[in-house]
Amino acid sequence: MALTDLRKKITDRSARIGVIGLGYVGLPVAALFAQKGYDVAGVDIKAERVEKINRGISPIEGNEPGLEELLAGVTQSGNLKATTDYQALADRDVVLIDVETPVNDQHVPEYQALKSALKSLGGVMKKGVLVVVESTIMPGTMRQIVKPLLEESSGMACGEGFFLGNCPERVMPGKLLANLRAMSRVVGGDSSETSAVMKDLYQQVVEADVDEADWITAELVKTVENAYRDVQIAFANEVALISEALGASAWRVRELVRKSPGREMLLPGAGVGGHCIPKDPWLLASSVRNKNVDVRLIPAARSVNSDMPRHMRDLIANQVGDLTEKRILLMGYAYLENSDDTRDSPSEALRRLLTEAGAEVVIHDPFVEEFTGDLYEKAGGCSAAALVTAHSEYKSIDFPLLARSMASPILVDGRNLWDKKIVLQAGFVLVRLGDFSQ
Ligand code: SAJ
Repeated sequence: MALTDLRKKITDRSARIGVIGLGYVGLPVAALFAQKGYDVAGVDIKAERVEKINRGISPIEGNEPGLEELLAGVTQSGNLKATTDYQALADRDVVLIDVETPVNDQHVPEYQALKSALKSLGGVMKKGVLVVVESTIMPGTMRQIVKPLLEESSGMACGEGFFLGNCPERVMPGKLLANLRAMSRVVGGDSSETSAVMKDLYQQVVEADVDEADWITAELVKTVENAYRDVQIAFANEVALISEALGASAWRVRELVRKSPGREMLLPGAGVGGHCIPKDPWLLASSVRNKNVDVRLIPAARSVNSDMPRHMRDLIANQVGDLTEKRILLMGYAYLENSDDTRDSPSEALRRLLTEAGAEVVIHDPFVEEFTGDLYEKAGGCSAAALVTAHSEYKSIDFPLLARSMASPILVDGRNLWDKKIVLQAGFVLVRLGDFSQ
């Protein structure tokens, strides 16, 4: 089917859509297209996830406004059906790929999930299909890996037998649906005609700009925007370390620096976690690993940020002395406040460092099933407690009760969450990351 036919089916919403990977990205996007009236087939390798979705229940934990209701509606109407069987994609006009793209210890993506999805899709997809990779990929991946793999597995030529695009996702846990609607998207096609059809497709669900580009530009936009954020956070963290050494408060410095135009300094913190920021800078840096580009800033920023849990360990050790057999409470295990998402959690890195130093680590997190429970009970016998994730619940701690519960009243605030006066009045020694002002 030529692109013109496909364009018509997209705009009259008779196009049949497939989505591979029903996680944080794939599930909301499948539900949104289904809500617009498209027939959507979602494919995922996890049978229990498929089963839950077909019952109209979201397998995504945490608070995702509107997702449960939306999912219930589109599964009830039959517009969205989930399955583990790739055969369901055989009659699709459009297939979106939303599988994970982790990097290995050498910070290079291996693409197991992506390659498997492309092989399985190629084996069933029909002539004229538009395939769009939404997963975040290393710049160059569309040309070097996706196109040849899909041509080989389908036996068809890109641009003739099928059309191929990259439209990087821009989701954020806790705002999945809102972001899908409100954030602009870049659509990179194998040709400008394909980019134009992709624009028609995404304009059905995106209320913001849909900007046309080529593959390499689309791949760069996503990895650059997250590397940019990582570098900004690293800068704030380095200012925190400098401020501590000089007996100043990086938080006060930041507040005043931000008064100067164009200085939107970000926040120091106990660490940088999540599925995007720790990974995407490496996807960008590794895109030129075989070219003579001396990429120094991006890896340096990664090193500063991934060392923040070690700094938190040092702040704790400076107060409690030898960590051997000391009981330490970590408040917050999710990588982001008021979320249950624990991927690449700085708390896990800190737990490991404290355990290696001989400490007994107790973890509390109101959002993470494994670590819920009574905070004050968990604080029992602890020589110190460290705030790693700024969950709102931790703003209203009963500090006198917490002090009475602990073996020694030492608090390390890794997110500048607590009011110094209130904490000191409760008899605590308070160490605030980035703030050694008197
Ligand atoms: N963090 C800091 N200091 C800051 C900001 C964040 O230490 O000033 C830490 C957070 O505690 C967390 C990590 O960095 O551990 C990542 O936080 P994030 O706010 O960047 O949240 P993410 O990981 O959900 O990032 C997503 C990204 N969105 C996409 O990839 C589509 C990112 O591009 C967005 O900028 C970010 O959400 C956002 O703005 O909320």
